[in-house]
Amino acid sequence: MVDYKVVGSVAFLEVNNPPVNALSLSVRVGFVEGIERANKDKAVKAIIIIGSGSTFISGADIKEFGKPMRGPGLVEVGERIETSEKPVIAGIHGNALGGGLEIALFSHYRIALKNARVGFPEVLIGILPGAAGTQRLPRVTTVPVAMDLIASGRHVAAPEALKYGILDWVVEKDLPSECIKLAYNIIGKPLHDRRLRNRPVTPVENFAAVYDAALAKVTRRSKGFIAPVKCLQAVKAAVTAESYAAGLKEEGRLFMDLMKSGQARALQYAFFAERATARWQLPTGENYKTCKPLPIKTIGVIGAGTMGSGIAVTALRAGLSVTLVEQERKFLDRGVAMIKSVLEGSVRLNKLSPKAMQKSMSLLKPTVSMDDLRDVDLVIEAVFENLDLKKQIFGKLDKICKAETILCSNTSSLDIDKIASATERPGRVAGMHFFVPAYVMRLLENVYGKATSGTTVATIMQLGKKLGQVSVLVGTCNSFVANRTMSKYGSQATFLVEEGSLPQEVDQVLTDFGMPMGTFAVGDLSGLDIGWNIRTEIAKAQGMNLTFATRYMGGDQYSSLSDRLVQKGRIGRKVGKGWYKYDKPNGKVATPDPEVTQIVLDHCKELGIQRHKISPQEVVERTMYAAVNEGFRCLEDGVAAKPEDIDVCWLLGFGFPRYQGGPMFYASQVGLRNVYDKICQFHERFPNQSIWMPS
Ligand code: 3H9
Repeated sequence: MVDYKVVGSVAFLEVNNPPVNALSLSVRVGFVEGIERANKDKAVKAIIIIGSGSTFISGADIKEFGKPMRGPGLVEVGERIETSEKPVIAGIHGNALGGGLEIALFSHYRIALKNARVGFPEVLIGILPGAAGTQRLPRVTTVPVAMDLIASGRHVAAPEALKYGILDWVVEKDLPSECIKLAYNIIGKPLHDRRLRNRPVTPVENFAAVYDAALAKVTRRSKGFIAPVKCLQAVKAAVTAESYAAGLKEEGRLFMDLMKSGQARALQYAFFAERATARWQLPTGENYKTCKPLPIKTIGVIGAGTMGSGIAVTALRAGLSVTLVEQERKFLDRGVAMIKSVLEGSVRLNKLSPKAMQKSMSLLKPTVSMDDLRDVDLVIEAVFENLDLKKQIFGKLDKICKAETILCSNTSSLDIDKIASATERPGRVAGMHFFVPAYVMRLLENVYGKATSGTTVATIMQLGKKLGQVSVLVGTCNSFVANRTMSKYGSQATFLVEEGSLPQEVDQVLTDFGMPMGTFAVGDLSGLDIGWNIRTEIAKAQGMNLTFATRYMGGDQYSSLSDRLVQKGRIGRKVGKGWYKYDKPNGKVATPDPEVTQIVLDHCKELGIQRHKISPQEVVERTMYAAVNEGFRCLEDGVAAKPEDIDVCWLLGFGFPRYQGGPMFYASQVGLRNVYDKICQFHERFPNQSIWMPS
C-alpha cells in the first residue's frame, strides 16, 4: 500500500509493502489514488515519493508474473505520475531497482542518499524494463551507459548514477528533509522539460557501430541467453523510433516476447529457488523458524591447501577471525601466501580497499598447533578425503575445543555420521561442503547427520549467509546431493564415449546446452586422480580391490575409461594432459588429443564394445536425465528436501545455465511424463546401470 501524509505544502506518498516495497497491486492502486488526491488537494504544492523501511522500491512484484494482470499497469501508474500538474520528486534510499527506478524516471526530480543503489536487474530474471525504462534511461544518460546498465542488470551506487545523469542530487543524510527543501525550491517551475517523454534521446555518434559493439559483447558473454539481446533491441528502439510513443510500443512488444519465453520462467524460478533454500527443515521437525543460530565470531580452519585457504579468505572477508592450522610450517606459509595473493587480487580489482585487506590479514592467525583452536566458535576441517584421517582429527578436536564449539568437515563425499562418531558431541558435528574456489563459488552444501542438532544447522546456515554463500541443507549420504547427482551425469558422459562419441563431441553438446564447460574439460580441471582416489576409497569400504579394468562396483556397471587415462599418467590439466592435451601443465588451451582417441578405441576393442554414432539429443537426454533421476532419488531418500535445493546446487555449484532453471526445473519443462518414459527406455537398454531404475 501507499501511505498519504501532508507536511506543510508537500504530500508524501510513502510505499509501505515490506520486505522490499515491490510494486504489488495495492501499491500501484495507492500511487494512482495518491497522485489524484494530491493534485486535488489545494494545500499541496509538490509531491514526494519515498519508501518506508530499509528501501525505496525494488521493482515489480515478481510473484504476480504469469498471473492475469489486475488493476493499473506500471506504465499507466507512471504516466499518472509524469502528467501530474504538481511536481513529483522521487526520494531514494536503499534500492531503486527495475520498476522502482522506472517510477523514479517518471517522477520529475530524483534525489538519493549516498549509499542508495539503482539499476535495472530485469535481464537477470529474463525480461527487460518494460515500464518505459528502456525508453527513458537513454533520455537522462548516454546511450552506451543505458545499454550497459539494462543489458547487464548491474546495480550502481548513487554517486555513479549522479555522474551518469540518472539522479539529480545525492545527499549524505536526512532524505525526507532534503526532499522537502528541494520541493520548496521547485514549486511553480515549469515541468515540460522534466517530463522525460518530452526530451530527446541523448545524441550518439555513429549509433550503428556503437550498437554492433554492444551486441557483440553481449552475445559473447551470454551465449544462448535471449534477454540481453532484446534489452539492446529495446534501447535501439528508443534511438531509432520516430517518437517516444513508438519506442514504448516496441519496448512493450519485446517485453511480452520475453515474458512468454521459457527462459523468463526459468530465471524467475531460479530467483525464488535460491531464496527458498533458507527455509530448511530437519527430519525431526526442527526448522528455520524454531531454531536459533549461535553467534560465530571466530573460526578455525584445518588444512591450508587450496580448499582451506579459500575458506579462510571467505571468512576473513566476512570479518571473522580465522585460526588456520597446518601440520608443517612450509605448507602453512604457502597457504598464507595464497590467502594474501587472493586478497591482493581483490584490491587490484577494486573489490576490496587496501585498508580492508590489512584488517582481513590482521584477523588471520596461522599456526602449526591444533591446541590454538581451543577457544574458537566453529572449526572447518579441510584436509584430504580420508575417513580415518578425518576421524582422527575430529577425535582430537573434541578434546581440544570448548564444549560449545561446532565441528564441521568440508568433506565432499564422506559420511558425517562416521566422522561424528569420533566425538562425544555428534549433535555439534556437521558438514560444510564448499566448492573450489570457495571465495568465488557461491554454493555451500551444509550437511546434517543423524545426530546433528537444529541449533547446529541454524548456525551453519546463518554462517553461510554471513560468508556470502547460498546454503543448501542436505542429509548425509555418499557424495551428498550436488556431487551425487553430478556423478551420474558424468558417468553417462563416459559411457557415451565408450559407446561411440569422443570426449570433445560430448563436451560440445553440453556447452551448446549452456553448461559453461563440458564434463571432460571439468574433469581435467579437477584432476582425474581425484575420482580414482574416491573410487579406491569406496571400493576399499566395500572390501574390493579396484583395478584399472574394473567394470562393476557394488553390482553396478561403471566405466573404467577415465581410470585408463589415470593409468597412463593423464591426470588432467595440472600435468598438461587428461581427456584433452594442454599447451603446458596448468595451461588453459585444450585441444582434442589423438592419443586419447586411441586409448578409447583400444579400451572398446578390449571390452568388445561395438561403437556407433550417437546423436546430440541422446547426449543431452542420457546425461541430464541421469542427474534428474538421481535428483528424484535424493528426494525419495529424504537427503534433499525439495527440487529447488537440487537445482540451486547445479546453478551455483556447476554453472548450470540459469535460463534453464536447473536440471529438475528443466525436466518439468520437458514434461515429467516424457522424462520418465525415456528413463524407462534407458532402463531396458542398460539393465546393468542402476541409475536407470526409475525413481
Ligand atoms: C520489474 O521491475 C519489471 C518492470 O520493469 C516492468 C513491469 C511491467 N517481487 O533477496 P532477499 C522477496 S521486474 C517479489 O532475500 P535482500 C524475496 O523473494 C523486478 N518478491 O532480500 C524474499 O522473499 P522470502 C525487478 C520479491 O535484502 C524477500 O523479498 N527487480 C522481490 O538480500 C527478501 O528478498 C528485481 O529483479 C520482487 N521484486 O535483497 C529485484 N524482490 O523472504 C529483485 C525480493 O519470502 N530483488 N522479493 O524468501 C532483489 O534483487 C533483492 O531481493 C533485493 C533485496 C536486492 C531487492
